[in-house]
Amino acid sequence: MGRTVVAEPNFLPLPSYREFPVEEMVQRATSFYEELRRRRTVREFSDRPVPREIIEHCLLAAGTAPNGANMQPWHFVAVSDPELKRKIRIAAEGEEREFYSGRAPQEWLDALTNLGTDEHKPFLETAPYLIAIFTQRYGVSPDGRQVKHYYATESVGIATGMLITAVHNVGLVSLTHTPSPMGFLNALLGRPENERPFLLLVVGYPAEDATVPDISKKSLREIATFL
Ligand code: IYR
Repeated sequence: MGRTVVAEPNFLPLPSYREFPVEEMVQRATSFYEELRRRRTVREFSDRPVPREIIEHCLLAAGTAPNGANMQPWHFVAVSDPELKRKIRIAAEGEEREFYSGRAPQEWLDALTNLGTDEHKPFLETAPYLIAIFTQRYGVSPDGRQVKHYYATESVGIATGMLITAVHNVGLVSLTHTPSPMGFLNALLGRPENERPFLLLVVGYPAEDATVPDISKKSLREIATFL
């Protein structure tokens, strides 16, 4: 039988690495934290358009994420078409209505009271972009064979975090929306069977009168341990 041919890995020097003096590192660590702590999840969006080029670069940033065996097991569908957004809203609100009126256990609904969410999702039509993020459970090679993906969920989670950060960095806001279940996204967006919806990221400018819940983040002592 044929021997397995293992491709030689090709290594390059690390040309893009930048080292900073320690004082500058401290300054950058602090200012990056200050920048990220300004990020808020927003549920009220303006209909002001966002240039496609900005979304494209945010997606390219997300696509730089570290991931299992560099399989890059993600696909992003950026929806700006009003008719498609309307269809997504109708389908999502259908699922949410069931979620809020019975499918969700009371404990879950109690956990959401501070956020003030309900089954109405007008932002799915108002916001200029809905980015549906799909996890490719396995890849498909050009000859149609299945290619195994590793740590696909973790990889897509990391890429999504980077996308949210990129969106914040350009001065837009986002909402991590998880209609449950969201299999309808495959049908509406024409995505294949190997892809599972991970999240719907709503992106745009905040509405002028947007408000956010009065909530806070845990302290460093609560979230971290140094040993
Ligand atoms: N998917 C629902 C419910 C919801 C769930 C969690 I966890 C949240 O942090 C917020 C909402 C919705 O989008 O309303």
